[in-house]
Amino acid sequence: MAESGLDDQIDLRAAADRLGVHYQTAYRWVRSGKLAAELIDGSYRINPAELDALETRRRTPAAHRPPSGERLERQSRRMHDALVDGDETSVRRIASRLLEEGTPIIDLIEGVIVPPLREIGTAWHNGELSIWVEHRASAIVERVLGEIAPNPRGRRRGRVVVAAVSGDLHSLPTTMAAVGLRDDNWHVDHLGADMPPEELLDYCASNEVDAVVLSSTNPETAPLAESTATELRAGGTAAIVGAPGSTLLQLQVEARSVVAAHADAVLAATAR
Ligand code: B12
Repeated sequence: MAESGLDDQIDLRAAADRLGVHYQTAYRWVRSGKLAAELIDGSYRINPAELDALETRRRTPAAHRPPSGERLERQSRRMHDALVDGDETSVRRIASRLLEEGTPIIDLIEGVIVPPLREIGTAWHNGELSIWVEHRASAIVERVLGEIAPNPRGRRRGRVVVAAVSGDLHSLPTTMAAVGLRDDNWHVDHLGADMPPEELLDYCASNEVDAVVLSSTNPETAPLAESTATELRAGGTAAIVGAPGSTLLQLQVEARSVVAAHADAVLAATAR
């Protein structure tokens, strides 16, 4: 462990916050030796220099070699079976192991979690799986995503609202979008599914929001999502709309560019 006085050391919760991971993840890292810590009077104490060293290792691609596409595919098969069986322990284990191995969170979602959800949706649609299998799987995914959602670090890019409009009950894509945006260091107000457009407009009028991200999964409400985005833009709030099959990487890129374009437009208008 790097040299430091005991006074400089921080506890595990503060270390987890600084690393932007869940407390349990930091705990597992300490237990596995990935993060050096001293056990003092029954609690772990961590030298901040160890956090910097771990951060550097995590950010250096060659150093942690994230799992290959093949491994993700195999884990996605296991994830499918665990979700269909309602085996939440295995779902958590697969997700946390892959994250520990350095899998980016959006690759975990899109490479390992989304394919089983699509397969479950198709099987349900074809009458091969009961609706309760889908409901149980969706609830497990919501809980696990809530737990692995990263904490943005340092200065945020800005504040983004994530929702789906009235009549679209698919909350999971909004949760995935919220996780993807937090991963890209946005402050996220996650309003979930079935959000009345007029309430969304009110929310933006009374809060300092940089952009609204609308997830859109139900084809019947897709026109409402588009018209809501148009109204938001007319009211001066940047807005983007996703669709089934659009990716979280696309979302990260679009969110950055729509906010930058909006800021440029505001600057140009005030300069006039
Ligand atoms: C779970 C589920 C439900 C659950 C939702 C639970 C929940 N908490 O979310 C419930 C039971 C409520 C449900 C209901 C219905 N569902 Co449903 N559902 C699904 C299922 C299995 C998964 C949905 C999901 O989470 N998708 C997320 C991932 C898997 O896919 P994705 O959409 O590509 O997501 C990415 C993007 O959205 C992106 N993203 C998110 N936000 C944004 C924003 C931006 C800007 C960008 C760029 C990207 C982005 O992030 C995601 C990850 O990459 C899908 C199967 C499927 N193929 O998706 C069916 C599915 C979407 N449902 C379907 C249907 C038909 C329905 C119902 C109409 C069924 C019915 N007869 O009642 C109702 C509609 C309810 C309503 N009013 O909205 C169909 C839609 C078919 C279609 N295109 O017409 C599907 C495809 C199932 C099927 N094969 O038939 N459903």
